[in-house]
Amino acid sequence: MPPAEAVNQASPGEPASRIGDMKRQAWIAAAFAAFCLAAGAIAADEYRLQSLRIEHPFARATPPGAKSGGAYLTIVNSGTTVATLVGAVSPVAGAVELHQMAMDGGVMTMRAVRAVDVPPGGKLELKPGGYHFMLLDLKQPLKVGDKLPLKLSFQNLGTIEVAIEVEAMDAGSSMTHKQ
Ligand SMILES: [Cu+2]
Repeated sequence: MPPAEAVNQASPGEPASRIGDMKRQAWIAAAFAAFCLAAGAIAADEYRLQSLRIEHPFARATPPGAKSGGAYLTIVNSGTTVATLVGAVSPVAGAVELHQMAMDGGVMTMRAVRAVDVPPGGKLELKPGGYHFMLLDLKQPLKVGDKLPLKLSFQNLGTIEVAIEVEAMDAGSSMTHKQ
């Protein structure tokens, strides 16, 4: 057996303080990497929270005087357990609610829901005409190009802040390209 402990020992003449410096530098690099992971930034509009990936957060611009607006994003769950979205907050809105739009007897209805599940290996798309965040009591109109902070909360997984980019009033509409 080779003397394994010799590998980790300072070579003769190596000042102990220099070893300490190297260890500290490695620690700082590791801490910085952890910070970057925690910050969650992958691409410009993509975020990570554990096994979740949050893609393309956007909102629709609001007309002057409007007190509410919709915000949308896609959550991809690559984990093995259900992830449950339980809410969100934003400094630009007095309140943020999770809403579901659906056709009910030929009438489009919208209702608040407490939580939405993202199945393991699946995804949840919040989009116009379906699930969405309702930004209520807006402090100012949402203008194209604005970036709004939105902090999402997931049961047992914690929170993540994403930047919502304001797009045109008909962004994401399935009706946009209809004749
Ligand atoms: Cu709504």
